[in-house]
Amino acid sequence: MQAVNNLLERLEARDIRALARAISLVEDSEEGASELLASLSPRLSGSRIIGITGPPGSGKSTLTSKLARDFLDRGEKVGLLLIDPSSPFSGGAILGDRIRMQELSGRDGIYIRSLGSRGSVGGLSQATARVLRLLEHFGFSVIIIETVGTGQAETDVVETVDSVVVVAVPGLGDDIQAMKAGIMEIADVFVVNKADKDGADRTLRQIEAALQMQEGQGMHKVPVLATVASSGQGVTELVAALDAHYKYLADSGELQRRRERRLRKELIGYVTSVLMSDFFARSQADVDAKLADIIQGRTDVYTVGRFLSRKYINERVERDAKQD
Ligand SMILES: Nc1nc2c(ncn2[C@@H]2O[C@H](COP(=O)(O)OP(=O)(O)OP(=O)(O)O)[C@@H](O)[C@H]2O)c(=O)[nH]1
Ligand SMILES: [Mg+2]
Repeated sequence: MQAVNNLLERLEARDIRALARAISLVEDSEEGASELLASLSPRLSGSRIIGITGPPGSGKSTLTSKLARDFLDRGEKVGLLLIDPSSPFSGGAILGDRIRMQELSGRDGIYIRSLGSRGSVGGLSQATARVLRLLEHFGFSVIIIETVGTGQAETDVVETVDSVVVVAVPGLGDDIQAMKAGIMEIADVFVVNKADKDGADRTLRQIEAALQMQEGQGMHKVPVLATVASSGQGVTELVAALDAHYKYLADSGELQRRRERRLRKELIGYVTSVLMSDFFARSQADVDAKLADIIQGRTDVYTVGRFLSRKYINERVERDAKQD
């Protein structure tokens, strides 16, 4: 408790090293993580959360860095969260990203952090939710989350943001059909980056055509923009498109709905992981013993499942009653 109190005080004083420490703490689900999170003020800050997703190497980090620069120029405080499910490492940002984000170094009001797949029962999306909570609490007015690819982990993460930017590159060709299946639906703003390369116009038109088919009445019209992240071309337009989308969210009530969805997911995710880890910690021997019976055909998964869940719930109730 003492350690948590001390950390809280330093967080209140906007000590950036305390933020780094707090993030490591909640990410690892160490002792004290939920205690720390539960001690933060419950008031939701007005952080605006932007997700940037797209295939590997499409220029997400370069674009993120340019976006961050523009937001900083406007006087925003910016937190960058780089998510790499393929990396076991967390901590600062990975070296390559540091280089790509060099132009941000030395600037005030920015914090960059990468998140790997290490640890935590609830996986990356829960770790992300916790880190987001800390960044919001710390007072970043804009938080940008970069995630690679199209897997479930990314879709989960993306469900927690206000605006999703999907980055594509020229020469997508037939891939557009595949993209349509998953990623088209989650885009609030589409970007064709590397517009200095051949085929950018064609890709742009293909994406626009695909988007048109899914447009519904009263829905936000997803803009498709061309950018050259490495030179900064088109970034001003991207910021404007994001501002417009944010205004749409606020005016339509969708912002409230998205935040509610995020909180619901966070709450259910937390409770589920507590129950699950508790169950796994206690049930190993039971599961092993019953599994042998199931394999021998003496009983089945569902009979055992019903028995174990009841047993587990009863034990838990008894344990909690003793503690009260
Ligand atoms: N020609 C061109 N190159 C670009 C552009 N934007 C980024 N690049 C280059 O593309 C490469 C990949 O850029 P990143 O920003 O690391 O891409 P990323 O999507 O973050 O990559 P991962 O995080 O590894 O998936 C780098 O060498 C960039 O310099 C662009 O608009 N045009
Ligand atoms: Mg990157």
